[in-house]
Amino acid sequence: FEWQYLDLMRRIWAEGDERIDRTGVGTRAIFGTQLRFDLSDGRIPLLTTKRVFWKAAAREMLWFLTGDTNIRPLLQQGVTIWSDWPLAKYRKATGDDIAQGDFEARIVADEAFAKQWGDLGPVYGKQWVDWPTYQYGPDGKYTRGPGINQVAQVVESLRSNPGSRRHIIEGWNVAELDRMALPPCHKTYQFHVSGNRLSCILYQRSCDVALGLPFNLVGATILTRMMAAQTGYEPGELVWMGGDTHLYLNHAHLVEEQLSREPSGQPTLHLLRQPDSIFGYRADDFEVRDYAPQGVIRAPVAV
Ligand code: THF
Repeated sequence: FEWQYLDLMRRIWAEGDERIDRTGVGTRAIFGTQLRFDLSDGRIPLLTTKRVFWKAAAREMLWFLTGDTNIRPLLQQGVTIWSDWPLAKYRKATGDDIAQGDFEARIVADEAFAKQWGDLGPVYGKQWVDWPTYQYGPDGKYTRGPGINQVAQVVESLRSNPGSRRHIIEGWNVAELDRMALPPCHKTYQFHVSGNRLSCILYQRSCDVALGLPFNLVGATILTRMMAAQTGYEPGELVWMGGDTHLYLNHAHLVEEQLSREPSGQPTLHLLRQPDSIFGYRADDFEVRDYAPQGVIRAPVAV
């Protein structure tokens, strides 16, 4: 499976359209891409050509499911992948050129500081489990209605109406995009039942192939496995679809190094416990076996 990832990387680097992107770093991009992974027998698209910190991706996915949009619970677990955006905002607003580690330590130590500076706005978690609604009165005026838990609804619809073509979790809330630190990249998850197997399509509008995609594939696999376990299906396929699928120009060393390596082995993902609800999982419920990756390849994240 990993060759699909490496081939995509090679193709973008060789044929991608080069432009200066939003972050100013510059990318090479291909628009409209697809990867397919068979998730049966515990298989997980976890790269072996570099070490991927899959536990961080699991913690991120569980954090989405809590509905929390503050980076504090992530930092309390040592996950720093969302720090750059609040950090940039803090530096810009205060003029204080604080080091990332100091900023993160302060978010963990100081709850009021975290409240003020650690929130990403109504991003993934909020939309997934508490999508806002409006109740209109006869005069056309409206008040806030109860939030919609899309994740719980999909669990329910998979159980009661497996053949449905509407098992969708959507992050792209148009009305709230301007309040998000970053509009959702992995914006749509659609689930599908065929026989006794549950498959998932993830549509990602914008994809950082070197840093983000390895995490996003793990997150989507974990979500699909939890969904399958909670609804009584076997894991089917993960179909990943990319919009603007890009490599940052300052990731050249990573691309070159990774394309010189060959995949080594097939890791598997195991769910060790069956909670009563999809919201009951903990990071230590997940175990990866037979993972013998090659070395980490460091690269800067574009903010
Ligand atoms: N923005 C950009 N430019 N790239 C992304 O991958 C990305 N994400 C999320 C939101 N915006 C993004 C954040 N997810 C890493 C991994 C995932 C991220 C952000 C950063 C990262 O730096 N990974 C390193 C270090 C991992 C670690 O420290 O544990 C790596 O080597 O993999 C895509 O969802």
